[in-house]
Amino acid sequence: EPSNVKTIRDQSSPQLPTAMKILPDQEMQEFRSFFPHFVEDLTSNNLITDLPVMNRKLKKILNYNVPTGKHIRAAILIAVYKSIMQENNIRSGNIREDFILAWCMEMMGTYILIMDDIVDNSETRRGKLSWFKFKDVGLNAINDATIIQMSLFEIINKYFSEHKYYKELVNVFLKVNLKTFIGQTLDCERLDLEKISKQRFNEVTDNKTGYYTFYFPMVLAMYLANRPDLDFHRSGLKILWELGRFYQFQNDYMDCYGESYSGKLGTDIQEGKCSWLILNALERASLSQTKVLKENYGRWDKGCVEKVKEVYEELKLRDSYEAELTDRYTKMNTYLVYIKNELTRDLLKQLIRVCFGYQT
Ligand code: DMA
Ligand code: MG
Ligand code: MG
Ligand code: MG
Repeated sequence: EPSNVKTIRDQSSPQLPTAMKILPDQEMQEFRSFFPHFVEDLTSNNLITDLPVMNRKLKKILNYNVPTGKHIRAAILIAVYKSIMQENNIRSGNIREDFILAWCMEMMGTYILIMDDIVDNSETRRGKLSWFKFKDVGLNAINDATIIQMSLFEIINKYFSEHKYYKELVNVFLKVNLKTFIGQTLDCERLDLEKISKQRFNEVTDNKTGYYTFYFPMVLAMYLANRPDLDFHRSGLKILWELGRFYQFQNDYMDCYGESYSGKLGTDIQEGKCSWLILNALERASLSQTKVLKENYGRWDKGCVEKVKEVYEELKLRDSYEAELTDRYTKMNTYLVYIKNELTRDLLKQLIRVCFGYQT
């Protein structure tokens, strides 16, 4: 284990976010403690495979990779589902269908991140070694990720095949998968700095982050609660996309300045990503600063990375981050008045608030 992994692990735990005020702590706790049952179900009943050796392996992969993290998407799904059910005065049955679906969603997040760390060359994730960085895993992580990806459809079949919106539930998973990987492919394209633009940032972000962070849990909750009619179209969806961009804007900032918070070492500068930071830097850099960025961005050399960071400091990007954080927050709130449905409006309002508090 590299020593830097230890350092960030030591620092990270006390600062890990209480982000999910969207769900009361106790409910979040209930959701987390459901995980062992979920894994047991997957690995003990020949649901995925009848090979004991494979079941043991699957358990290990899932236990290492799935339960860490903020579970922001799960919390959204559970909270939205709950409020729809309460509004309709429906009591849910014995099986926590929302928990099961939420863990399926978290499984999807997990294999996306396993793959993401490979393509981004990221050594660490959530204060731990990235899965592919284990000597006995390596690029076999691709196989592991694919098993997680396909397993979740077995679970959906087992628990939701009688659901009125079964077909829609499956299709949401498929669609979000496709969009996310389209986003990932765009994200991994090496760009000349001239091609870095706000439009590009938005295109990449909407696909790689927008669908699976906000659209995904919202839409799943609606189908699960038999209320696909809720008004997430037009203004509602507009807010979901803005939230996705807001989330990625924060994530990009944290890649450079949030190591102790996020528990991972950034690689955006090294990998030449179309990050909010470089976008902002290029907008305001002088000719000589642009020259420095051109010569040093997108390289793994330590000195080059330092030079890029120096320009970021000269341009006071931390200050523009704070300013844009407030701007984006205010702008999203102004969209709320256009949403007719009260339930939808309240949910989105709560989400905006939570995302604003997240990472600050
Ligand atoms: C975020 O990309 C989007 C996905 C689909 C992982 P990223 O590489 O910036 O994420 P992270 O910073 O968590 O590695
Ligand atoms: Mg990454
Ligand atoms: Mg990435
Ligand atoms: Mg990132």
